[in-house]
Amino acid sequence: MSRRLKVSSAQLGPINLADSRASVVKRMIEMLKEADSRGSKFVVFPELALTTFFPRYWYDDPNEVEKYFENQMPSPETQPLFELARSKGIGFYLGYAERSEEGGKAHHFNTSILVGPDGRLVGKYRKVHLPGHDDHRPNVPYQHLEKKYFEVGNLGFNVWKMFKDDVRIGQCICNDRRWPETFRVMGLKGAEMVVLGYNTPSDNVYAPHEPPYLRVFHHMLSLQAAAYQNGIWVIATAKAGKEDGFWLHGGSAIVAPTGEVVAKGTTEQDEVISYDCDLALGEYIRNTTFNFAKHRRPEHYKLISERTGVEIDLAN
Ligand code: CDT
Repeated sequence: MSRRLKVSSAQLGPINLADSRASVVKRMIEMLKEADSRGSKFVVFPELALTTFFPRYWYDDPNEVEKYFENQMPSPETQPLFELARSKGIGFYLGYAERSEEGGKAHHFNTSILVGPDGRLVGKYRKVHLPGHDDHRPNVPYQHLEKKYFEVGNLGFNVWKMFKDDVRIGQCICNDRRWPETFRVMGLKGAEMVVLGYNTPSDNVYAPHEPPYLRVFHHMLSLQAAAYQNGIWVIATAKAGKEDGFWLHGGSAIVAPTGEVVAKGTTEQDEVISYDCDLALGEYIRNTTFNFAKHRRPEHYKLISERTGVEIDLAN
């Protein structure tokens, strides 16, 4: 019997500062029901799905930002989502801001989890590639303070087996998708599918000349290249639209291991897209062009894990 997994990407439209977590969870529940009515067994929600994209705001008082973080998951507000998913036998990916106590100290991460169809936590990921800055820049149209509010993730890139067919699923978050290293590590661990959520501003605050269409193009380019170069399914889910006037692009997508887009969101609102993924589709890519065991030459890649920034290093 062929191994297939019907997945849905559940894009969220804007979440404004005034919106409660309970109201957001209600929207997610509606989308989970829609995914269920289509026969999906796996639903991918966005990055930092429960609140507005708060890293755009500077807070002088560090205690003020704590309100965006979750101390436990499921939290009282997300419990109904976990219960509904379990009752329907649906697994899901959820991004949220995590506050954890470790070694007697509070730690803050941009986190995502995979929850199995039985409601149990399968795996946790903490975002590695944190974009933006940690200093106060009051003169830009909006800030991007992930480097201030989160620590670099300490769990690495992992792959878990899920569902009755032991589908090998990896996860990452937003900016991670722009880095080929993210996917290659999971590809080397045998991933068949990588899922991720994102909040991507439509304007590039560091390069204001860059038009919004290029932002979406680079997003799609990253997903499609990662899917093809590792022979994996990639499911990416946006939080989109104008949050209190700050524009995040949509473009939630399901990309086949061939690099082809098989489903794509068309709105910047709550929207479910679905696809029945044939897990054998990537095998020919992983066995031929990207047969890692046969063709990779790690002795020539050392610099990738040793050097962070560019050092002009010419051969002549
Ligand atoms: N959330 C997130 O990682 N967003 C980034 C935008 C960074 S622009 C400073 C992204 O790569 O989409």
